Amino acid sequence: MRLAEAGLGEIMLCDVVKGLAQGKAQDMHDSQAALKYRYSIEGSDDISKIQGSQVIIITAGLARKPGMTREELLQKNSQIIKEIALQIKDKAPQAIVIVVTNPLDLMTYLVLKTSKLSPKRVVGMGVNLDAARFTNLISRELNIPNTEINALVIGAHGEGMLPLARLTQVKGVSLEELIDEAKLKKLIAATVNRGAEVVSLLGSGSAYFAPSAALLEVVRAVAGNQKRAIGLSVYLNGEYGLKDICIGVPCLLGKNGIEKIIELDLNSEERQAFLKTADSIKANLAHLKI
Ligand code: LAC
Repeated sequence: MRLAEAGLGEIMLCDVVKGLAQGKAQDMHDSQAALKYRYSIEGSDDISKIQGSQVIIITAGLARKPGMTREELLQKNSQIIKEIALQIKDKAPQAIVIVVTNPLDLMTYLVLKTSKLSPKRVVGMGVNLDAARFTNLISRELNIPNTEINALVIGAHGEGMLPLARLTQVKGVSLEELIDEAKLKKLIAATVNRGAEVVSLLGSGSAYFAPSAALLEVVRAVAGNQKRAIGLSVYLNGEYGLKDICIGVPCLLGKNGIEKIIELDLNSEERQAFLKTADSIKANLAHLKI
């Protein structure tokens, strides 16, 4: 709905549950007249409808239940994601694929390896959502508009997420210099826990509106060939001293996918934390059946 309202092309919703995507699409289609918008949106239970898509967004799979980590979804969602990735390989190898399903970094890796697309064309949407949440929490804590905040989050979109206070800028000043350590720790913990907090408040299902907004940001970068820095889970091949892993780092994203992976100048503490997160992703990758 966000993509359609933003005028980002023709939207096809696919879901394996009969009628679900059609029903949602019909409901969204009916919104146009009252909104005085025009957009194209259709639904189907036939995944072959992805044929010819320029951008494919994968949200399929189970969401977390209260108390669950994103990583606990690994086995349940792997099979679903693999089947979809094979369909992409077959029917839409030209697409740019944005993975949203959790555990995000692992599912991004699985889509990349199964679809055999170029690593430039498969990204995971996670740390830009975490950065949006971090921004929002900073904005509320300091009573500063979110437009004045440039928050940076890297690492896993999971328990090992790393909101980087030193490299987060508030009106051009490092966040680290603006608030005391105790408050900073709280802000970081709240950011890491934000998704779980929503899951626990809802009781069933996971966050929805902020993820869709963060996704819109990613699709806009592709559609507008923006090539501005945005945090994404991408395949590293030597960057940050890491190989054969998908993990969240800032990238320049445009119409052909990843133009550049930005290597931040991390201090030794940040680097250590980043490598620790990478280790835990690698340990989970070992459980993936590719
Ligand atoms: C979240 C899910 C989308 O962070 O991973 O809310």
